[in-house]
Amino acid sequence: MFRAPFYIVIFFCFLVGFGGFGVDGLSAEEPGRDHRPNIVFLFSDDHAVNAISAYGGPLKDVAPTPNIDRIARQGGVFMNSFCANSICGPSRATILTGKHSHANGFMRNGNKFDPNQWTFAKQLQASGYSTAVIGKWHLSSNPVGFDYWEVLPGQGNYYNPVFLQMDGTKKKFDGYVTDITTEKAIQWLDARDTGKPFMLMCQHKAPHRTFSPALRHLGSFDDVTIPEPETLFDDYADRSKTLAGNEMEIDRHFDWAYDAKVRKDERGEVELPAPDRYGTPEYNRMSPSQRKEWDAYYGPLNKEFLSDYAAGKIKGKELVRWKYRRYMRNYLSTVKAVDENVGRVLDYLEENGLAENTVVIYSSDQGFYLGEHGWYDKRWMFEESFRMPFLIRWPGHISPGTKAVDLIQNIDYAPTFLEMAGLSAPDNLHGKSLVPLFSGNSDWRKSLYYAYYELGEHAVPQHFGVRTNRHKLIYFPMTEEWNLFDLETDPNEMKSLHADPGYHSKLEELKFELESLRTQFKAPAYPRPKSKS
Ligand code: SGN
Ligand code: CA
Repeated sequence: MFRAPFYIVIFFCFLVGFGGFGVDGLSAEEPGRDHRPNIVFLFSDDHAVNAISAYGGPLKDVAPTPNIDRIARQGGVFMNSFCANSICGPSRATILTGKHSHANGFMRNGNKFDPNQWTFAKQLQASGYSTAVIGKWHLSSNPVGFDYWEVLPGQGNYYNPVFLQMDGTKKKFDGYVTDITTEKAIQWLDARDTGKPFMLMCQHKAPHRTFSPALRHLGSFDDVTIPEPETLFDDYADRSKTLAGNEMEIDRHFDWAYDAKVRKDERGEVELPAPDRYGTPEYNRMSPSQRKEWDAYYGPLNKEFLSDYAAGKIKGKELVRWKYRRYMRNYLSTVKAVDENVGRVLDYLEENGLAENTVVIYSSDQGFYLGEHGWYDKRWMFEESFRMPFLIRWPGHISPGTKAVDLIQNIDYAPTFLEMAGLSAPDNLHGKSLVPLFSGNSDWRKSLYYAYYELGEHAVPQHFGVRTNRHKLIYFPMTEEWNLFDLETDPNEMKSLHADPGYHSKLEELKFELESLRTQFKAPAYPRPKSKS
């Protein structure tokens, strides 16, 4: 829970009481000028909390996030922040609508977001905010509710990316996508209507697959020892049998050229084990001088690796460890650019006198596996991909250095933004405004609902669940299995307790809780196993 100093709470009550944050948003002192806070939503793709130092996880000493940590230091970090459905498009649709996937209609990647439905961006725009979204969008239909948008088509690219323009054309820009997204965001801030408050969503592609770093960051982690997760060699015993069928292991499903950056044309006679499915699309996009820098870094390292591999010096678990290190060096390097660019935006706000009245949030569409359970990717309701970073700075409203432990979810962002802007949320949203938590209100939810609907990418089955502060129950309808975890005694979620007689009443309690949430949210019926449908 947030603890705001008493004088700040009084000051805030004064503002609210006297209309400073009134629905019309007009200040009493300066008639005609809208003093509602600006909102800057800095967002990335697949950034696990374990790769943010402020979360204090096992990689806290190597995560390159001084600027993201700055938001935590000057504001707060929600330690128990989660997504509703751990996949890109659905998370974004939930953020815009404040609703679970089944209610906003965007249940899986590849769906088309219905632009006619209510979004917080539309309501802010209608109430007088200037609104913009720049960067990754991934919702198929064009953005609505934004005065300005410039977005990556689909997943977008790391090098020399193309951006979709508001007039329907596509334009290519030279450079690295994280830098370019930020430049565009700052250009928009510079050119905005200064008479209005603004809401800017600056949404990065990184650190999403193919985990391709800015060329200036190649090698940044070569001298760093990256701790190995305890579960890197998980055998998937004692949990749903669907785990063993996954296709997201660093060992068996990490592509040599695409993910590990060892191109076919570098290998000579050396045969690497599968997989090697997707080629080198990012390398192919580079200019000759960019490729030269890339080759100067990866070339000698790959040569050494291939010679050691051919000599039988790297095999079995050591090969997995080699791939894990390569993966993490690349992933953390892409995070380094995200963090630098977060710093550029924070600096811009400070240099332009905007820091005091701007709420800054850093978040990412879901978590990600950094080798935990042997995985990359996300999707599962296990902690690493269920968790979602949420750091927020709002001077005068959130005490610096706050660590909140309330269970929050991306359904909560839309109502939060509305309350910050002095607006009432429609009553059919699933989320709740976080604003009362900033001043210490502890009347908060005790459980979260999760639903994953994808149809097979990375071989993760549909599953549904509930999480409380201490326990998690997951239902796998395709195999009709329940998994129950006690997160206090088993934080790595290695053994389901659903069949343990000592947990029988907990199992029943959580099944009831899950059903209550499903009724409350009017969730659709579970899918049926093929044999029974
Ligand atoms: C792509 C990736 C997958 C990833 C999904 C979803 N493959 O399909 O590894 O899980 O996106 O990611 S890739 O070959 O295109 O890189 S999401 O962030 O868009 O949900
Ligand atoms: Ca994502």
